[in-house]
Amino acid sequence: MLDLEAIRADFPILNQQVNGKPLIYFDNAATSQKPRVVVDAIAAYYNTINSNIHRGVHTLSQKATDAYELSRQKIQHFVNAKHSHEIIFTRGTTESINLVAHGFSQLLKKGDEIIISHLEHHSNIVPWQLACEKTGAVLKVIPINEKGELLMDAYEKLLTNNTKVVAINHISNSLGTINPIEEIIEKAHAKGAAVLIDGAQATAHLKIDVQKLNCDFYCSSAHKMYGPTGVGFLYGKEEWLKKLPPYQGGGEMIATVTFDKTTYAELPFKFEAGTPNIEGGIVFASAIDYINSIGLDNIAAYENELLHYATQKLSEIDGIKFYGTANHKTSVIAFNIGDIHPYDIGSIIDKLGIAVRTGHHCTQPIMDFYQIPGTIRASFAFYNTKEEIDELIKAIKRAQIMLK
Ligand code: C6P
Repeated sequence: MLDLEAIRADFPILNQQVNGKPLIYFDNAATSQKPRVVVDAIAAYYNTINSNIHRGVHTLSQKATDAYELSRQKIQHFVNAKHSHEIIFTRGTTESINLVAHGFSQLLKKGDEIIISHLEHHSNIVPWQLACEKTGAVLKVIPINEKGELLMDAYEKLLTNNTKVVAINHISNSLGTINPIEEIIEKAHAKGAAVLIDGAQATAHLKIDVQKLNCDFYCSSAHKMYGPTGVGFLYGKEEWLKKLPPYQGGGEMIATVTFDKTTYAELPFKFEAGTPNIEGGIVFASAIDYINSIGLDNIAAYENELLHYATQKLSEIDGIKFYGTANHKTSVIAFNIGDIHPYDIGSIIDKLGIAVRTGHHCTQPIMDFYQIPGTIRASFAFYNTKEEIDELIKAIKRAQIMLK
């Protein structure tokens, strides 16, 4: 059982009125809110140890470097990576995927194949299209069924000896589907392909063990995990990170530079050119500590309860159609009401203090599959309550009457 009163008190932003109504924040899949410990850690960094890292002999720089590297270790343990140098700090999931796709652009050749799925966020589509354009590799897509689940038989047929990369999200941001990544990874490995898992929607909800999963790459963004924006991580197996060429050139990622030849730094620095988001990297650790203090098992159990409650309550609304009804899903609910445009409902309920996301959620192929312009998406976090869901139902009913 979670102590919701205490948890909500940890998030000062929740205790406010928006448009004259108490804020109800159901846009957690876009970005989560930040607990006071995270907000305070940002100020503490700037008030006490702000300086550049890995460069200075002076004390502040050493303190900042230690805190940054400690945070790398926190992430390592959070996803159970074997080595801390297998964790690369990035701007977030988008940059992590671009880093890997860019690297593969220099390893792939014409006729090689990359497999993604119909459930991907644009960040796990476009970087691979760019890689295909550069190399002549072919992009293949795992289809889905009406419930928003991957067709695993079709996946097996797509895999060939030419498959070099399989890049799949752990959880769909639009539909909440939890994909069977263990099976996907095993089957890809049987063909010798590398596997990247986009974990942007997973790391705040499920316990991740990259060694058990045996994935080659796994990535996520701190801002989806109650941490700051502009920072995230890429986990890569040591052997793959050694094989991939650098993503960007600049300071910090080199061993030696002459005009004739540059040699690169050891992992993880080979992939970390330039001054990073130091504050973000350091504060990421506070977000992880916060998640650990609540416990991912407790979070998952409570969010599941919210998902079932909301699904049941929303089902009672006339004309509701759900998108994404997979057997195995997280606390994301996507729906439309009759033929009302999702934007109209979103705008009206915003006036009632309720934040949801409307539109294609950076997954246009999913909207094309259902032949809709977009959905209303309510995504829950462990600070949400059943009472807030009751308010959502009332607000939607009110919007429905206004738009009749
Ligand atoms: N999805 C959403 O509202 P960045 O922007 O780099 O932190 O994460 C990109 C990304 C990649 N993959 C998945 C599965 C995602 O959900 C996201 C971000 C947000 O659904 C913002 S578009």
